[in-house]
Amino acid sequence: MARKKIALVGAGNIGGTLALLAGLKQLGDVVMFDIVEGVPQGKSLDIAESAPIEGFDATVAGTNNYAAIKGADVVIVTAGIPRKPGMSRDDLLGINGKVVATVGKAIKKHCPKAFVIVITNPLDVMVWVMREESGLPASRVVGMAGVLDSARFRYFLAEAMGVSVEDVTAFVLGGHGDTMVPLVRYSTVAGIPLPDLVKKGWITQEKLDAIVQRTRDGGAEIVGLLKTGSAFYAPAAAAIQMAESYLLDKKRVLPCAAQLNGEYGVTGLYVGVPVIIGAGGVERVVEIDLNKAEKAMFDKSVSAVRGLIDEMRKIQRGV
Ligand code: TXD
Repeated sequence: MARKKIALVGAGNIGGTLALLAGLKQLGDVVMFDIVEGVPQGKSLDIAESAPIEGFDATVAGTNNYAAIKGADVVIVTAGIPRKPGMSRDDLLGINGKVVATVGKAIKKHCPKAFVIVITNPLDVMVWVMREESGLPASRVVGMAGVLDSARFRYFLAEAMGVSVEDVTAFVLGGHGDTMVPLVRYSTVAGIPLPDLVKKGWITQEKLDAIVQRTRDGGAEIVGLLKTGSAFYAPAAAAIQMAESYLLDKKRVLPCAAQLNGEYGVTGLYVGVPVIIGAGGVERVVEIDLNKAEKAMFDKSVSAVRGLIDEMRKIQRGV
């Protein structure tokens, strides 16, 4: 069986980490595209030179030519500019909207059968732009945010309770922004819901509330520390988990930005919800029951996404 082909559009911090992880996990041959000359070539050569040490045979190549993504099975898009300190994800709308539109057209031309994972911010809008411009079915265009946001939540919870990160499951819904919805009720340690753990004294309500807020601010916390860019190791790991679920038909249940068609009472927007990812792409949107307070937070998040899409449409029409 021929190796799968993974195209990475954007060879910056996340792109480089994606290439290394794809190599280490032997997901397939990797091609990295960027508009900057030399960077994708240099990073891919560096990673290829780690292959004899790490023991993988996949090819890793860099390019400035879109033709090289031809026939890719998976495309992961990080192209654009990242957030600088003090800048909101929404400030990125205009610049990254144009970039993602160009990438969408290239995918339509060179690899229209690919499964496309968008990472570029503002995520919920960029993944929508990608779907529109690529013309791919919504089941094959998905956004990465929830896996990362949930991983942050899981890490903070594991640290606070002194348990393995592996035994903490957590749900984060909604848009990837300040209105994201960490769902305490559906988050557990080895199946025990967090509210029960508060009753048992494993964690105080105050500490839990602080962790929920830290999760919401997780991206900004890293931007504040790095000062010259945003998080990249965990975002890359999250997107690779989604790609792996598609390539190996694992059917993982992962929180992703998926296009809703009536689920959760929303139509036509990309919002963070649990989905099943398998060989068919987004095979199913998982609907969970939300209580009144959760529904209110979710709706607020959805209207924030809707507001950004309206702005994006205005920018596209040039008004
Ligand atoms: O949860 C999430 N979705 C995110 C999103 C978590 C963290 C970071 N998130 C966003 O990912 C971030 O706000 C950025 O929009 C993207 C990529 O982040 P990264 O840290 O990798 O940014 P870099 O290092 O600046 O890399 C971006 C690359 C860089 O090499 C540019 O030269 C390239 O994108 N670039 C382009 N490539 C192709 N085509 C065009 N037009 C282009 N413009 C810039």
